[in-house]
Amino acid sequence: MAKQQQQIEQAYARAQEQYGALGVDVAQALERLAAVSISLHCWQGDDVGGFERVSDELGGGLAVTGNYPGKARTPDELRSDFELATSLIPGRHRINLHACYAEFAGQRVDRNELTPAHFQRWIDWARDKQLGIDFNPTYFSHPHAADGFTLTHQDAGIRQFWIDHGIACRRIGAAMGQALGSTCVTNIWIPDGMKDVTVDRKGPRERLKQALDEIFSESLDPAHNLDAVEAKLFGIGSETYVPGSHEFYLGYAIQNNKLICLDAGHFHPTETIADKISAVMLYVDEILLHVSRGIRWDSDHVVIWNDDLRSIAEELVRGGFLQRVHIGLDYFDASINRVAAWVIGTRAMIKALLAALLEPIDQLRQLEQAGDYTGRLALLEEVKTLPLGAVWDQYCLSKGVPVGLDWLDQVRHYESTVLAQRTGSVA
Ligand code: RNT
Ligand code: ZN
Repeated sequence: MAKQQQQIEQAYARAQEQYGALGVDVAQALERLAAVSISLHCWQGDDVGGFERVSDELGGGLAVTGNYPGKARTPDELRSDFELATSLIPGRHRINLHACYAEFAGQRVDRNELTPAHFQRWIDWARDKQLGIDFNPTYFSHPHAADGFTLTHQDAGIRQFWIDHGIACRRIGAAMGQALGSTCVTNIWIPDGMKDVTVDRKGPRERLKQALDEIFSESLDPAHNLDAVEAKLFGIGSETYVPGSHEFYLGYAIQNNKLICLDAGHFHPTETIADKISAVMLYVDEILLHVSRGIRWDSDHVVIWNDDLRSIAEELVRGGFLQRVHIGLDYFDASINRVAAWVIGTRAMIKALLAALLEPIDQLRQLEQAGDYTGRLALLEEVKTLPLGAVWDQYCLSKGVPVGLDWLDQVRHYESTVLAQRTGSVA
């Protein structure tokens, strides 16, 4: 251990020199990195199941594939898994909950009647673990969403049910934010849309606008709750038309001072969100990201350190946006160990931010401003092979989390001792 530590520190010192030669202050980059919290989505832990069990179908066009054993079956199991994941990730982060993760203690209510009390155990746990919470109303996996429409439903009664759910969830978000002294971002995504040729594209959008206006009519302290709206291009079963499109929500967010949520999987397959950031940031105060990885479609694969992720992180850092951006993860893979999926994706996100913070940005800017695009490209290529890994190892060491692949041993141990016991269902 002492030997390993010494080696890491030596490699780090050498890395500092190399980055320093390009004018990069590595220690300062690590300080800035430590200030960034990632919102880890609870739903990776149980395949977007939740604990209500009011619907056998996930619905909403969402699909989780794989049947890796050991999925969390109860809130306590999910919390336990989440605790292990966060103990293997450097820095202080947040948990992103969905309304369907409510706990009823025997007194079940429907989604339009949820209150902060149904999340008290989550709040107490989060306080104990020093985690902030973010929140989402759940507009899927429910009989009233079974036909694929919620806030745009033609039936006024069903629409009202979902409006009331939105109102309830904002209050819950505010209660979470207040209780934890950490602003909760409550994000609205609805699955509504049409499979095939759609005649009336206007009506559902008018209804959605009206429904959102009602949901947001109560003013809440922005220190406790911030509202975000998440667009989508298409879903399974809503291939042709989605009323909550990017244009729809961007307009809504700008006009109503809401956060726009950019999900990396919600655009055309070759369209990335990195370039959107500096554009939308001119018009909205803050944004929410759902960092995800689509493969051929919005498949929500585990986030990895690829070019798309790097570009997102670079844009956040280069634009000076870190204070105005809430970084959330959104993927669900049931084909690998679910705790590992959290760890891999979150560590990748943090690593991408680190790489971005270590860019010799002053030099790059100078080259660009001078029109020296040859030098810009050459330096960008050079930077790619600088010893990022040595800085990353040092960061993990300094935050008291496993270095390198050591975290995997802990996940494997947990798998054989805890996850392997999870057979069958629990009452
Ligand atoms: C669906 C959206 C949404 C969900 C979560 C579970 O396409 O990305 O954010 O993934 O709310
Ligand atoms: Zn999303």
